[in-house]
Amino acid sequence: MATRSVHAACPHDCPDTCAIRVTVEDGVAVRVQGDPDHPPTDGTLCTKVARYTERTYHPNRLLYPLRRVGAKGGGQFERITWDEALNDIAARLRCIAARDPTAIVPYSYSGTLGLIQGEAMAARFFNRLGAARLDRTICSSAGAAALNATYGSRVGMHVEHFAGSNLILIWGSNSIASNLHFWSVAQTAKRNGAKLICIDPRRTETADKCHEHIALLPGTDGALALGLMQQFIEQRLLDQDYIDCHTDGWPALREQAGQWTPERTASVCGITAQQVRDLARDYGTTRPAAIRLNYGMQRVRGGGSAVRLIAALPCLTGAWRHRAGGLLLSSSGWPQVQRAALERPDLLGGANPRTINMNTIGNDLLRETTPEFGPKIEALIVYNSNPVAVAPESPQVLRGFLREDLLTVVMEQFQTDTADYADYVLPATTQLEHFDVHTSYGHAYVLVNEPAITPLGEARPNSAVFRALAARMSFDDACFSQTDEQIGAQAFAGGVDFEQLRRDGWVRLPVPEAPFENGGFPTANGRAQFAPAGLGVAGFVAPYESRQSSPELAVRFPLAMISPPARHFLNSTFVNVASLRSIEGEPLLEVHPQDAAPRGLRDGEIVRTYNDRGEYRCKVKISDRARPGVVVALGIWWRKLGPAGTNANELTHQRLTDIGRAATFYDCLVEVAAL
Ligand SMILES: Nc1nc2c(c(=O)[nH]1)N[C@H]1C(S)=C(S)[C@@H](COP(=O)(O)OP(=O)(O)OC[C@H]3O[C@@H](n4cnc5c(=O)[nH]c(N)nc54)[C@H](O)[C@@H]3O)O[C@H]1N2
Ligand SMILES: Nc1nc2c(c(=O)[nH]1)N[C@H]1C(S)=C(S)[C@@H](COP(=O)(O)OP(=O)(O)OC[C@H]3O[C@@H](n4cnc5c(=O)[nH]c(N)nc54)[C@H](O)[C@@H]3O)O[C@H]1N2
Ligand code: SF4
Ligand SMILES: [Mo]
Repeated sequence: MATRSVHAACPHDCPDTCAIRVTVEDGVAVRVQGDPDHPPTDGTLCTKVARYTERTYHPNRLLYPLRRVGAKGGGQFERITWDEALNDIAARLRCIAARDPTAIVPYSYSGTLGLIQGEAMAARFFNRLGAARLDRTICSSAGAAALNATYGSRVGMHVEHFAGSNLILIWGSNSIASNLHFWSVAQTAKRNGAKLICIDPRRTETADKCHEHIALLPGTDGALALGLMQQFIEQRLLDQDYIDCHTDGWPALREQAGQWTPERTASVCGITAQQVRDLARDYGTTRPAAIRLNYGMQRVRGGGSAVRLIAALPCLTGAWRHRAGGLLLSSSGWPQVQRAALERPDLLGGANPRTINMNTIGNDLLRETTPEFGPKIEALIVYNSNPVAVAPESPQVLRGFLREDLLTVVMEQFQTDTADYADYVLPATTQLEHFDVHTSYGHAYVLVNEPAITPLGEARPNSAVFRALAARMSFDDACFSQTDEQIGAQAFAGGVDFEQLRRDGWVRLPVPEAPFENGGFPTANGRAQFAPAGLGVAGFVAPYESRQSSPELAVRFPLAMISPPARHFLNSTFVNVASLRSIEGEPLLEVHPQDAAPRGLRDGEIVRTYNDRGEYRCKVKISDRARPGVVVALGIWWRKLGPAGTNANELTHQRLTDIGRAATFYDCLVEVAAL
């Protein structure tokens, strides 16, 4: 028997980006394991990806190109050859492009975070075509814009150094579910005596294991940060020397913060004034103190301002002076990714096509041609994403996908909700079947993913599909004939040796141990910016929808709904893996007993959750994991597995964050009723 061990990387949208070893026996991948040598992975994978072979060899893998035969959205397809599929699609695209190439829209996000199966050959293809651009804002762009504004880039602490912290604020993060390897490090700190405080509207499994849990109302984190600043001033907890030497804008921010007394903060956040005072004292007096901020808290109208305010905290107390102090939201700014070489924006030839925000795809698919919008969307090419399930306000999204005159191509591994609405479904390879290189947004390493097995059926990597489409469109630039390995070799500058990467599976980036102990932020002047040009000082931005900010709406829809990820799914991925779905059970809505009683809800019955946008049915779970006034719909379920063929995005809306143009999934009022 021939046995091989292959270096791989977890492709999923998870800050841990694990290094994987795949064991291959006679051409079959039999096992995936965490790389014991890669420090953040430390030899373990989460339950989901430990089952990656189950997903790869799943009996429902899409293995052949398909063409729709029945009505749109009916899920009826016939098998065709790759040649037929590519010829048809190229002909349709050529015809649309002859009128206006910006009527063609790519739609992709985080099925894989690989640089090559993500936006390399795909971006080259769409740039050369002159297609519309996609603003990839469904997840993290508010927080990213906030970090860029404050620190100059998306940079922060090394995850490994949280082990040495004495206080860790786990803020807007259910780490056990969605940042497991950070949680292991936090456990080490806890064993060494560190205090862990969780700031989350939901009592998550992570909150259960922290020393304290502050269950604030969704979308009020900016107010809490301002309240902490007010207390730093009052309790004399500021590191004035760090502020003077390494920050700009404190006088203006100080004035703003001075108005946030503990009482005012407490009433906005739905917590007690004592909690604000105590948190400020703990954070301001413990050394080293670290914040693991995560993206859950920025999926609201004021998400960007909140991240700017929280990012100021470790500068005000000088927490950055220690390598185990500071903040980590994202580390994605550390690697020097050669985007221009990968994506070739020069192929646009000076054209400046319009941009479609992926969060408003529901509305945009329904828009007619206008001078402001540009042409009506005529073709949507979906890869690495499942928008029918994950995009906000599904009723609108569905109406768009049902358009008879829309050409929809879906490159997928499985027959997802989105694939059901396709005109052409093209079978895609999984991570075990293609080459890629990866950065991480939670640690400072880059990784390689070598193919472990040959593609199943007729599945093809995304890169191969765009290469083949480029050939049919007669795009003859040499970049369209590069192999995936050749593209990978161009991906990084600055301290990454490609041969070493392929030999070892991963390379640590040359990032200082305590990156901002002496300032040196990647801003223009090296100082953290609290009132950058064009933005000014951040303030509290209330949610679009909440009892305090929209009292009239709250009369009809008094409950705030959040819909964070379930532990055993990854967004809508893995929902179809039987062993993982059986752990999650079925779609549930958690409701606090105080909210359930007046509505006469009985545990386990199917309820109706609704607002003006739509209605979602699922079982109710009466539980004090939800705080009063807040209901929780863990996701992201496939619509077709919900009792009424819908999921929680039936209720979310398409409005955007204050900065970064991001989605506001957790800024959503609803009412719940028994059937
Ligand atoms: N198991 C698993 N892991 C995942 C994912 C998954 O689906 N499943 N998804 C991946 C992806 S794409 C991402 S972006 C990350 C997401 O992971 P995180 O960045 O951690 O974000 P969320 O899971 O959206 O939310 C984290 C926590 O924030 C809480 N929260 C909601 N609203 C607020 C608020 O207004 N303020 C505060 N303080 N907290 C709030 C939620 O209750 C939740 O417990 O995880 C990745 N990892
Ligand atoms: N209500 C609500 N909605 C949310 C969120 C929430 O918390 N609440 N979270 C939001 C967030 S943070 C995110 S990041 C988005 C995520 O939304 P998406 O980026 O759409 O992520 P997934 O749902 O995992 O879907 C990815 C799809 O890509 C496919 N795929 C994987 N690898 C490949 C490949 O190599 N090639 C091709 N062609 N396909 C591949 C998978 O099979 C899967 O169906 O959802 C957002 N939607
Ligand atoms: S999903 Fe996250 S924790 Fe799980 S294997 Fe991938 S990177 Fe690691
Ligand atoms: Mo995400």
